Amino acid sequence: TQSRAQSVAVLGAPFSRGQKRGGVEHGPKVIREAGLIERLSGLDYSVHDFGDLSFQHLEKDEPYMDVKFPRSVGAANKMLSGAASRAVGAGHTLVMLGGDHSLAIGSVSGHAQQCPDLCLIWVDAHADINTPMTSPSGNLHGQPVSFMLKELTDKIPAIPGFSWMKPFLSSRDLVYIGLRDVDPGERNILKDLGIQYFTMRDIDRMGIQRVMEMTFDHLMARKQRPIHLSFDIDAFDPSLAPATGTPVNGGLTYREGMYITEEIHNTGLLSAMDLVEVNPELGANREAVEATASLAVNVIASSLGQTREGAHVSIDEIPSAK
Ligand code: 6HN
Ligand code: MN
Ligand code: MN
Ligand code: MN
Repeated sequence: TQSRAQSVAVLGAPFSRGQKRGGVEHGPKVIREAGLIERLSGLDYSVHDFGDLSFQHLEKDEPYMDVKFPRSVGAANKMLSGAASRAVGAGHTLVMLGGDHSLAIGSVSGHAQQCPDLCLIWVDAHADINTPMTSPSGNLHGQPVSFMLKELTDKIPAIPGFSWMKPFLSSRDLVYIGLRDVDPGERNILKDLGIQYFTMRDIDRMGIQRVMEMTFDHLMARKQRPIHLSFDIDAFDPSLAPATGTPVNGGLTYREGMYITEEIHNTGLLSAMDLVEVNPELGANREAVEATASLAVNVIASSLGQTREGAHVSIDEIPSAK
């Protein structure tokens, strides 16, 4: 039984202005170099590599209030949103390679144009739900979710670069997994909107299997809907994913990461995913960068059906001895 979409679109978004550290714009390159396209082809997908978007560099992009690079982030996401919408509209399962996590604004909104009833699973050490008013850093990679949520519409000021987008997601259609560094203003929003979230403490307490069960119970209670998975590599423990901009101790194990993505694949509902925040300029050495990039490839492959029991390629017969 093949319920999965048969074609995958890979789209690189070499963009870093959602935060202040250089290097995350090279994420798509190192993830490709770690063998992404070959791995997906090996899973029997037809892989359409759409290459990398080329973003306009804006000379002048002064902060608005405390928000850094608002026009650059807005314009990049507008372009990404269009590309994501076209890829999903053409029938592909989209894999967006970041880049920093501000790019989720574009990928999720583009996906939502084609699939207005989508739900969002956000795997991250951080909640990325600061508004421009609560953000301690002014970095937009810590804010993308707040721009998406309908319930926060009147809490978001009109930021230059964002007039093209409108909030499109309900807070009940969002689940977080892996949180362990939540700002006080973010916690207030999570509680106030009653958002379903699982911290690392919750995973410690009930195990990843129960967390995934509860995730799908929450999102699919009323009906089955397409899934957007937004996976920040910093959800993993920094010992596994060192080459990233905002590492936080006590993250997901490799096995928890594989379990999350296997379960998402098993729903048959994954429609688009992001893999963000791989920064090759922040690894201590080449090994650290390659480990992080190859982990990213494993997350994507597992989300798209690679299994630990070898079931992703079907072989019908035991070869006879001659
Ligand atoms: N990420 N909560 C912090 C902030 O600046 O708002 C960190 C955000 C990190 C964002 O990892 O995608
Ligand atoms: Mn560079
Ligand atoms: Mn993030
Ligand atoms: Mn993060």
